[in-house]
Amino acid sequence: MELKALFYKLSKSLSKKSRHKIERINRSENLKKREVLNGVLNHDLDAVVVEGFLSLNKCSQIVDARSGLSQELRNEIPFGTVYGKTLVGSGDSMEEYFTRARQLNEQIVEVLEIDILKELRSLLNIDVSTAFQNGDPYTVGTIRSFFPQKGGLHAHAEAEFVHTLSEFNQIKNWVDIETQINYLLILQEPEEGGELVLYDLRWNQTPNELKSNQGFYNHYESREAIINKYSQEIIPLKTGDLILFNGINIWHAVKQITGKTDRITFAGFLAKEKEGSNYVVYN
Ligand SMILES: O=C(O)CCC(=O)C(=O)O
Repeated sequence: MELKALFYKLSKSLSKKSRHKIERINRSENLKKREVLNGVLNHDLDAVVVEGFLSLNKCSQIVDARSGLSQELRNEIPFGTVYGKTLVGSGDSMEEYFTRARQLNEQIVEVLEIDILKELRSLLNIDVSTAFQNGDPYTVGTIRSFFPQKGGLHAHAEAEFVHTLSEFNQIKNWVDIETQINYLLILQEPEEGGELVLYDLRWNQTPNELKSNQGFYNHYESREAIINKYSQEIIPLKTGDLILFNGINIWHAVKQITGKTDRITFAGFLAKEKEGSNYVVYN
C-alpha cells in the first residue's frame, strides 16, 4: 500500500477510536468491583460489563419460563416482542401501565424465578427497590425479544424521552433523573448481529435535528443518516452478562440481528432517589 493511503487509513481508524470509559469485570471478582461499580453509578464511567452475572443455566430457564407469563403482558412491537409495558409510550395509558406493572413484577419473581432487585442489591451493595407512585409499583424491567431482520433498535439517548414525555413527570419528582442508568441483562445472545453500540455523541452535544423524541418513531431514517456520522463502539455481550451504562446521556442503538436466533434481554433503569441514598428501578 502506498504511504499516503496507509497514512489515510491509519488516521481514519484513529479518528474512529471511541472515547467511552468502559470497564469489564467478572461477577466473582471482588477487589476492584466496588470502585468500578460506583464509577458507573456516579457516571464517572460510561459503562460496566459484569461478565457472567447470571449462569447460562439460569438464563435458559428464564427464557423457557417466558411461555408461562400471562399473554396480556405480551406486546408486539416492530422489532420483536416485549413482556410488560414501558413508561415510554404509556403517556396516555398510565392506568394500564400500572396494572400491567404490578402483574409483571409478580410474575417475574414467581414465573421467571428471578428477583432482579435482590441481584442488583447484592452486586452493587446499595439499597435498590421498586419505584412507586401512589401505592402503584412501576415495572421493574421488561423482557424483550428482538427478532432477526427487524432492524434492531433505533438510535436514541434516554434524555430525549425523560425530558419531553409526560409519563416521566411523576418519577422525576422522586428520583434525580440525571443519575439514571440503564441496566441490561443478556438472557440469550443472538447467533449473529444484535450488538449494543454506543455512539461518540452525548446529549449535551446533540445537534437540534436529532433532539426530537418523535424522531425515534417517525423520523429514524433521517436521524440514522445524521447519527451514523459519529463513530460507534460495539460492546460485545454474551449470554449471562449484565451491562450498566449511561444511556440517558450517550446515544446508543442495537444493530440488526442477522443470525437465526432472537436476542432476548431483561432491561430497565436505575436511578437515585432525591431524598436519601437509595436507588429505585423502573422501566
Ligand atoms: O437492548 C439493548 O441493548 C439496549 C436497550 C436500550 O437501548 C434501552 O433500553 O433503552
